[in-house]
Amino acid sequence: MVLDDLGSSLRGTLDTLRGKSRISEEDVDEVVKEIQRSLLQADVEVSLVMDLSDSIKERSLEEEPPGGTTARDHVLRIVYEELVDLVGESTDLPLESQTILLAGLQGSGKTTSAAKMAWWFSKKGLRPAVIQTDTFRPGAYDQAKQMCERAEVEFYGDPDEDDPVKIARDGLDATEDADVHIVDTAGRHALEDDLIDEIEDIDRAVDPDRSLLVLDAAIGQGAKDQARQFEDSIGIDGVIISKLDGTAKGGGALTAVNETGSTIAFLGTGETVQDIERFEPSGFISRLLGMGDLKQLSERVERAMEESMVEDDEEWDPEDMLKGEFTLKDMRRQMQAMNNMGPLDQVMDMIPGMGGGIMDQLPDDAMDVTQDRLRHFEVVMDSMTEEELENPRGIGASQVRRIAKGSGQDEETVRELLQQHKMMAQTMKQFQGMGDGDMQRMMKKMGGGGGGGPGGGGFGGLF
Ligand SMILES: Nc1nc2c(ncn2[C@@H]2O[C@H](COP(=O)(O)OP(=O)(O)OP(=O)(O)O)[C@@H](O)[C@H]2O)c(=O)[nH]1
Ligand SMILES: [Mg+2]
Repeated sequence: MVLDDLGSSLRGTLDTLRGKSRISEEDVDEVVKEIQRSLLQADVEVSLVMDLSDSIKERSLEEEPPGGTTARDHVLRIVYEELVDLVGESTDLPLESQTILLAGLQGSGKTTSAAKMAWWFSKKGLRPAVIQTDTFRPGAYDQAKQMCERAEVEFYGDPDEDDPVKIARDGLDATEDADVHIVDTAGRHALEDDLIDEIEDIDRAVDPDRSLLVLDAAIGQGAKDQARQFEDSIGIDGVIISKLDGTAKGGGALTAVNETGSTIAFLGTGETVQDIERFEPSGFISRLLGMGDLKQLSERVERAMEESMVEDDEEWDPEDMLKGEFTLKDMRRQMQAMNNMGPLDQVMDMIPGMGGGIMDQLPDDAMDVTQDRLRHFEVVMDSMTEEELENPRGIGASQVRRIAKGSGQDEETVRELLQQHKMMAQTMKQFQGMGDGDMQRMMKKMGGGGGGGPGGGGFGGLF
C-alpha cells in the first residue's frame, strides 16, 4: 500500500511527543525527517516533499494548539491536514450519463480498471458499457469481454475491425442505451507518437466528458513525463492508481497528479472487478496514518445514535448535546450508542489515535476491563436520581457514598464516572458554537483534540 510504512514510523515518532504539552523545534524536526524519509522512499518527488515538510514545520511551531490538545495531537492534526492537501480532492464524478476515456501505458491496468469502474457504476444504479478499442494487443478483445461478463456489464468490441476510431464510434452507437460509456484504449510499451496520435483520434471521435489516466502504483519518477504528455494531448481530469494491493509505493502517481493539476478518481486494489475504491482523501490519509477512518467512524456513530434514539421513549437529538448542558443522561446515551456500534475493538480501530495496531499492544484483557468499566458506569447511573443525572456537578461526597452503596460499586468508581463526565462535558463545550452541529466535523474535531488518550475527552476519553 502506498506510503505503507509512513503510518507506523510516524506513529513511533509522534509517540515520543506523548505527554509533552509544548513542542520544540527538535521535536518537529524529528517528525518532519520521518515524513521526508517515507515520502522519498515512496517515490514522491523531492520538491513536493520539501514543500510539504516546510509547511508542517512552520504550522507546528507557529500555530497555537487548541486548548487541551497535546503536542502530539497538534502535530498529528497538522500532518494529516497537509497530507490530505498533498493528495488533493477526489476527482469529481457525477452519477449521471457520461463518456469516460481511459489512457495509459501498456499494462498499467486500463482494461481491468474499465471493467471495475463499470461494475462500480452499475452498483450506483447506472447502466454502464465498456467499449474496447484496443486493436494493438492480441487478446485485448477477449480479456475485456471476459472481465465485463464477470462485472455483469455491457461490452462492445469488434475483433475483426482494426480501426480503433471506427470501433469507438460504432461502440457508442451500439451501446446508446447505456448511461456511462467507458472507452478502453490500447497501451504502448513506452510513450510513442503513434500511441499519442491514436488516443488523440479516439478523443476527438468520442468527445469524452472526462479522461482518466491509469497509472500503475509501482511507477516511479517516470510518471511525471507520462502524465505531462497525456495532459498535453488529451487533457487529464483524473488519475486511477492501480495495483495498490502490491508492494507498490504510489508516490510516482501522486507526483503525476500534481503535475497534471488533476485529482485521484479511483484506487485499484486487486485483480477482480470488485477491487476498486473511490478515492476519498481524508479516509485515505486517516488510514495511512493509522488514525482510523474518520468519515466511516462518524457514519457509524450517526447510525448508532439513531438506533439508541429508537430504544429511548423520549425524543432525543444527538445535536442537543451540542446546545445545552451535557448531562449524565447524554453521557449514558453516548455509551449506549458506543455499544450499538459493534465490537469495541473495531470501533477503537476507527478512533483517531487508537487505530494502527495500538489495540494489539494492549494486554489481552484490557478490552474486557474497559467494557467492564462501561458496565459499572451504567450500574452507577442506575442508582442516581433524576436530579443527579441532570445535574451531576451538584453531587457531593454524601451522595457519592449513597450512590456507591446503592449500586454495589465502590466510591472510587462513582468518582471516576463523575470525572469522566466532566471531561466529556468540557469537550462538548468546545463543539458548541460550531453552528449546525455537523457530526462529521464534530468527529474531526474529536480527532484533532481527543486523540483517544486519557484526558482526551469525547469518545476517546472514555477509555
Ligand atoms: N494485483 C493487481 N493487479 C492488477 C490491478 N489492476 C490490473 N492488474 C493486473 O495488471 C495486468 C495488466 O492489467 P490490464 O488491465 O490488462 O492493463 P492494460 O493497461 O489494459 O494493458 P494494455 O491493454 O496491454 O495496455 C493484468 O494482469 C491485471 O490483472 C490491481 O489493482 N491489482
Ligand atoms: Mg488493455
